Amino acid sequence: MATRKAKKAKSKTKAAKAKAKATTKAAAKKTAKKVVKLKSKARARKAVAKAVPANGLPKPSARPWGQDGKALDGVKVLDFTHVQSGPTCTQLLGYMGADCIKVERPGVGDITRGQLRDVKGQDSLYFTMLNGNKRSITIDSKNPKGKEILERLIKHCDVLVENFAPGALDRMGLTWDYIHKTNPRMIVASVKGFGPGPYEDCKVYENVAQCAGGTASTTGFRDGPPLVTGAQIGDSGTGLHLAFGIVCALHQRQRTGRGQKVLCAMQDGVLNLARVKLRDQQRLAHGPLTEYSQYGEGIPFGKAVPRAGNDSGGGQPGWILKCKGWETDPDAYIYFITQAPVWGPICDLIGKPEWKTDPDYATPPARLPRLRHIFDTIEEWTKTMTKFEVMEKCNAVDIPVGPILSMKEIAEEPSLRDTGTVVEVDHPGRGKYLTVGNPVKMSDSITEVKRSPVLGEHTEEILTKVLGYSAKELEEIKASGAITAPEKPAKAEAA
Ligand code: CAO
Repeated sequence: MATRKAKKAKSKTKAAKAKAKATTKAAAKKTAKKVVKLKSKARARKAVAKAVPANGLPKPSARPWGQDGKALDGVKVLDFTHVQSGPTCTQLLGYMGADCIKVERPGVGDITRGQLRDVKGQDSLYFTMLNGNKRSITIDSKNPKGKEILERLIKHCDVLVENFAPGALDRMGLTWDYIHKTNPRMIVASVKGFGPGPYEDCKVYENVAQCAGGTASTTGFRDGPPLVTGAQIGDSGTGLHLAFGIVCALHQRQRTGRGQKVLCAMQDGVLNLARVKLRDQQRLAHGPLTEYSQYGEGIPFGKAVPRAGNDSGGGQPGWILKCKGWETDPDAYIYFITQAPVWGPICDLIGKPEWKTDPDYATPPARLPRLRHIFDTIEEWTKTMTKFEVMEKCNAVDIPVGPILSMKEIAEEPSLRDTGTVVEVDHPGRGKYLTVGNPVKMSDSITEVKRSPVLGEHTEEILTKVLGYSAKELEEIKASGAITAPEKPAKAEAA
């Protein structure tokens, strides 16, 4: 019995051994296959890398998308901006990964910290929404020790961004010659109201730029005064242009090794955004602007591009139409475009199928003199539904329409939260607030939106860790008054 048992045990062990061997073999085979697979993948990558000329660039990264840093990692920005235009630019650079060191006047800071305050004693939304992803250092640029710190910052950074009034940077002693001599690689980027010319010395705010850049004269209704738009195309628009200029200058510096001046005038930025109106100005020399509703109404054109109400700026006529609830909801409207290729579906939807063949309506030129009547008829249909119902019906048949979204609706829209376009940030002083994240989405540079810094939050960190000042030197700097508020601080709260 014992022998039988022993035999059975022996054969069991044998079988187990054989099974184990087979498993190890199979596993080894599997690993080998994996190695072969990996090797062939690597080979394939190498082959692709070889096939495409490298142009001096490194091998394509093998890290997963979005996990190989950010687009502007390593770029150091001396951020001397205030109010809106400059801060928009540096916030975008910060979103892209640049280290933005915002220099502010001790005890005062960027004037917007105290403007349009909603929470007593806390940084305003005006400031917090334009200064995320930055560090704040306070320096009195007119104090001798402050000047010395600024010199170290100029040597340390790649880009200086400023939007002071004309001449203010020079008055601080930070002339282009001085900066270029101190750090020939530094890019000096400025926003000014006007470029060189009769107005170059003028201070400029948003609406001045909208007026001088040509948009106010072309915005509004024909029988009303010029209008400015709520979009800050003079400030934020110019900041965006400046960010583009800076990135181009950084790219050029790779080749030339030297920095350069980058200037964006707000008037130029606005005009760039309003170029379709300069297009129309030139078209006027060849006859009336037939897509303007004024043409259909038989009102002659003057010498300059008129205000066109809600006429579409492109070649497809459009207008804002009332939707259900318009009597009480100021935003119950939809923008409706009578795009020529979908004229048939429009006629069917609004219950006018006969317009598809009626010579007065069938072609775009035939419709131009009747646009008012056409939009009035479409409005009778849109008024029977909410703007979202109209949107659904029109999109189903490819008709381009856009609901007039209120800021409340935008703030609450889940899809904008999902994409990181509207972001909730937590601030130690004021609590949670909404900000606009990076409108530019990149597959390999993922934006993390960080709260704005409190005034001087990073002063000591930058002085010691970035600029290398010792503890003793830090004490001397503090005693000099270069980083601390004067005894009687200037009032931060603005009207
Ligand atoms: N330490 C010491 N002084 C400082 C300082 C610091 N850290 N930061 C700024 N200052 C001083 C400047 O040196 C300047 O002093 P001086 O006039 O004696 O040279 C002073 O603060 C005020 O600067 P400023 O003239 O730029 O500011 P302002 O409020 O008078 O004007 C604005 C504001 C926006 C009209 C003007 O800066 C401007 O025209 N900028 C260019 C266009 C622009 O960007 N406009 C958009 C603004 S957003 O709507």
